[in-house]
Amino acid sequence: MKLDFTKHPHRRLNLLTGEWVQVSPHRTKRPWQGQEEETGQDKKPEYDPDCYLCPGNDRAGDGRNPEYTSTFSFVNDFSALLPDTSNEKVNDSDLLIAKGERGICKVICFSPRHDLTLAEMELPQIENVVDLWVSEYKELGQKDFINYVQIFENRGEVMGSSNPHPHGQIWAQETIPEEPAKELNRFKDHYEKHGSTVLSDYLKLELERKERLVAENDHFVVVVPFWAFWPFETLVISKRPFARFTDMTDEERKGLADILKKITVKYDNVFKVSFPYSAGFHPAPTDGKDHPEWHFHMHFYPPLLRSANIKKFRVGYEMLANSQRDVTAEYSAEWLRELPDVHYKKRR
Ligand code: H2U
Ligand code: ZN
Repeated sequence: MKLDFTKHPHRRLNLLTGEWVQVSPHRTKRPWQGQEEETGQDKKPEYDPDCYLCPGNDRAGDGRNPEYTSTFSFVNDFSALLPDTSNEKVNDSDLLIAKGERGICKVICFSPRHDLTLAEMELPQIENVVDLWVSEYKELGQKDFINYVQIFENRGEVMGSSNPHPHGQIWAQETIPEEPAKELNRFKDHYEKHGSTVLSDYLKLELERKERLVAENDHFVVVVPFWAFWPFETLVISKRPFARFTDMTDEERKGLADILKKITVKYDNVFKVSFPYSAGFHPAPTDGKDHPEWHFHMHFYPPLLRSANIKKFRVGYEMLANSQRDVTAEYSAEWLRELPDVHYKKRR
């Protein structure tokens, strides 16, 4: 029997990690309908005197925020990683193996406005956020004990975000952490075999096939990757195969801001709610090596499933055996692609 992606249970290979995802398209016989519920979202104030990220406010830690008018970054008051700590390696009987880990954690406020999100910010403001990411990546990455700079955003209460004020985080550390480390291996393998980055080859295919395309501009493309696990997972890929934040031209920085606006607006339009997600960049490690195999990209991992308040739980089979999804990547891509590029709050 010929394998039909729309009917037969199958496994797809994640090119970036080497892991497989189980796809069970037959479980959603009928078109999968997202209810468009206008969940009672309370309107937030532009400034919240109790918010620890608003300009001029006291933080939960010792500091007080300046009256910032654009973006603002500070060292996380409750940093999970610390710069001045042991980096000793422990090997007790070849069984208890550990290593001290040094690092720096920062918090980045995207805007002084408490009530905005990336999706609702104007392009020039998002460009400021991109510029800040670039300078943080550069500054942190230059430190000799920092070999990876992980920039990310947890958006929404369901993702465990502690505050609605638009913000993201950076964890920069000594070791290349697990997810980018898996990618590094796969990227190297492909580059050695083909002399090109795996993402440039993959991107070429996706631009030809178009069935998993979600959005595009001159410098970036958004797809639901063939191997997506989360129902609305997307991958943002740079068209030019550069490796680092600091490799971006001015035009590419603007392109990144534009594509971020496009995808976050589409996300909010899915269920007409501020769409929760964890998202983050995978630039090359800052370990002083060249990394011609690396291709700059970004992952969006939204937890929502069928409606604004039904979340996918990674439990049972998925915890014990394998990642699994029901609707195909192609189905989700079509859904996202067809959504308007104008935020639902700005329509009508
Ligand atoms: P979320 O991205 O999960 O919302 O986390 C926000 C971070 O802000 C969290 O890591 C930090 C927390 O430690 N924080 C401060 O650094 N100072 C504060 O005053 C409150 C929160
Ligand atoms: Zn605030």
